[in-house]
Amino acid sequence: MDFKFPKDFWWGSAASGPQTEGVYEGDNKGDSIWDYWYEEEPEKFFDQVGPDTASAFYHKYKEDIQLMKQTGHNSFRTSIQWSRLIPEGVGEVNQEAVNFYNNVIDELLANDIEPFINLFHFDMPMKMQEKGGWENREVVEAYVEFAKTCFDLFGDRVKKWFTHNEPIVPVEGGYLYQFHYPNQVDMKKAVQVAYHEALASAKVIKAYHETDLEGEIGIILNLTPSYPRDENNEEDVKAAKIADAFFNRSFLDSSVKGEFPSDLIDLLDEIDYLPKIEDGDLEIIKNNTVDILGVNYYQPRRIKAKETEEGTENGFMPDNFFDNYEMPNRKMNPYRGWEIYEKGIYDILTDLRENYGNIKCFISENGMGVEGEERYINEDGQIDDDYRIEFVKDHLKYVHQALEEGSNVRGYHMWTCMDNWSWTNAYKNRYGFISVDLENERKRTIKKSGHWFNEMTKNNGF
Ligand code: BGP
Repeated sequence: MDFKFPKDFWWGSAASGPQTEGVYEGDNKGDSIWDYWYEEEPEKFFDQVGPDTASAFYHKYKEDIQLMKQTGHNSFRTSIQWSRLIPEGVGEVNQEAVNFYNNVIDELLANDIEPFINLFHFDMPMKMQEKGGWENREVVEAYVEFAKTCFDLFGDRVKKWFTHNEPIVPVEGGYLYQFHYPNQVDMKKAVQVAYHEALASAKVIKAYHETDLEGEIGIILNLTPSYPRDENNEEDVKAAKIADAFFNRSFLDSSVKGEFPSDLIDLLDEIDYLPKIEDGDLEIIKNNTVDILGVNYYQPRRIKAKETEEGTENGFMPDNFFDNYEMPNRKMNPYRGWEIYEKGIYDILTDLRENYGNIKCFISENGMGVEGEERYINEDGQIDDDYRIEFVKDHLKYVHQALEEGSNVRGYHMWTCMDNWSWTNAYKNRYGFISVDLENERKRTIKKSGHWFNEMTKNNGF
């Protein structure tokens, strides 16, 4: 075997409540922004399959957990939907939700699969969004109460908690590039939202550490290494550094080092876009850093210095400071339009080792969305997704190299287990180890990659 991984490496996959559960109107669930948006503007949602039914995990979780076992999982990440547990965002706890999440957690544990539980996966309760969502400090406090409720209810069994998945995405999607509700373009609000998310994360970490629960709490970040077009061109290098500050170090530094990057603060100060900070906030951020970091890695950023002067009508945007450029001959996933650059995962892990105290981390998402996978169905009805096996292997080789050089990486979670609903693409691109037949009662079939993953994890390498 060429690539052997350490004993107790976490093998598994990641998903989220809104993308898998379905039953968005049943069992007393409140609306999240996604449920609301899907109802209000269904034309925005690619093929009309939405969070209303998703992959029906709410009903099929037992079967799904058996399938996780058959695909070599020793751990699985999902999220608790705030709007399911506390339909109004604050106040009364929904007993149906408590039962459901208890059942899922217990079933995972009974099958020797460790639950990794995330508290926020883009799914602001609508009642909280009506108050401004992350723009509003009151919502930060409501979120801390929701997190405490989760620790009380499930903390005896859940030992790995995460405060957010990809907190930069609601900023980009909701307030800059319009792919999340509230679908605005407003850099000032974007900065405030990002700041409140970072503060909320630190407050929740503080709350967890104040309990006597034995476990770890962290955050999951999508890190996009930013490579300058020309490493010898100072302007390109500077532009790449700015992109890195906005999209990576904003949350990475605040989560791991307890402070925001000084170059980002200087830049926001220069353009008069600093957020409103209250007394004591920065101490909370300083003193409540993560125990563990999840790294979602899909693609890098290719950056060059800004060539045109044109700004935007809406004032400053991160990309007023740099341009993305098309690099010839790069390997692309044509369906999602994302570059496949395996070495990026190694560069991230090296950066964490060298510049972030070798923080304990794991790969919390990595994956390949492919359209039209039914064309790979073989005569036994299984999808032969050899491309996905290659994709995982190629990334794992770099994870292995990082490990050999001393990286503190503890696991690898694929996005995702069952094909699931995507925020902007519905079921167009499939990511799962297991297919979901939307035409046939969401029947599950393990793909070739799922069988391969099972073998590979049993051997702890390949
Ligand atoms: C990540 C999100 C996931 C998932 C994945 C695939 O950024 O954390 O929720 O959706 O990307 O992306 P998409 O579904 O947009 O193709």
